[in-house]
Amino acid sequence: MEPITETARKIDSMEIRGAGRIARAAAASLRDLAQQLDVKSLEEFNSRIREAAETLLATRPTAVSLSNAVKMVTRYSANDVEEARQAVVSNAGKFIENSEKAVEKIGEIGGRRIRKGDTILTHCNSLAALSIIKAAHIADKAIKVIATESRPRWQGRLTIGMLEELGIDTELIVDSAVRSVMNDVDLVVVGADVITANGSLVNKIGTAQIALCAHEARTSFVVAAETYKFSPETIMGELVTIEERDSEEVYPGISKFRHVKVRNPAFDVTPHSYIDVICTEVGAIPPEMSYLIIKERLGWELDIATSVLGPSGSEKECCDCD
Ligand code: RUB
Repeated sequence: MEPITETARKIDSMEIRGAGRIARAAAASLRDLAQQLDVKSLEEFNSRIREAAETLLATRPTAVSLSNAVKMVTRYSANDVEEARQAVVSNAGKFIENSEKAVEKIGEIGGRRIRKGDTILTHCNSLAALSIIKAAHIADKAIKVIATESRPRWQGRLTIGMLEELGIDTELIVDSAVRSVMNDVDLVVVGADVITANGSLVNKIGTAQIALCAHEARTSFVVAAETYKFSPETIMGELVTIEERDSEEVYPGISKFRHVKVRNPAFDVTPHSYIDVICTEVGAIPPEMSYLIIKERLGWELDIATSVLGPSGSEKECCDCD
């Protein structure tokens, strides 16, 4: 269980963060566990993998990338322990490789939408969004970036560090300055934690306000999202759980107040009508096409049949009647 406990701790404490990085770390820890497991039967192997998957899934409730990655890695049918071990190792390897390639492809596709001299506003710290920005920079488009601080966890500081390394002209703003600068912005580019069946976006808290400002100023709003960030569960009517984090992140020492409490939702929902395009590794799509991505790329089989996480009745029924 060692690789799992360690990875779960790092995801929980946000030492590992960002939807893509969480998903890859979870896949790698399942691979490492599968390689180390000393078990007597296939049933025992499956049950240890299931237990590990549940530990990982409990860390951060919002990012569907985590549950999609865990389901993809734990989806196998095997006759013995060695076959099962090989399957988990191979599934994890494929997931990690494909997700890294997807980030690059998103850069290629999204980078084409950036014009020479554009100013791009980004929020939080998204490798997929930064891939688009990097591709435009490499193509000599003389871009400028405005990055938000992204309180309370200051992910904007990670972003400006990366932009500094790339040599991209950048301005850092406090989150509340977004509307003030929006008229200087040509397009907004953000990442995604979840894309729902109707094309809405769940991303770092503050994203929805930025989208509202962009909408008001008629500024393009672009989302960078690998296809494994689309949520099959939302087709079944499931709502996305918005993670509420510790109040100390917002105001250390708040517990001394008797009548004040802190709300600290980590993510918010941007309606699809505020999104111009979602750049995925399979193309730049209008948000309304999200249902098709879920159906064709992810399917409902993620939840059924061969994942050791077990079948789920309602999904199976829907799959059968489709
Ligand atoms: C990170 C966040 C990022 C997405 C996409 O939130 O909201 O925009 O996860 O990131 P947190 P990426 O810091 O709370 O995990 O494109 O790197 O997957």
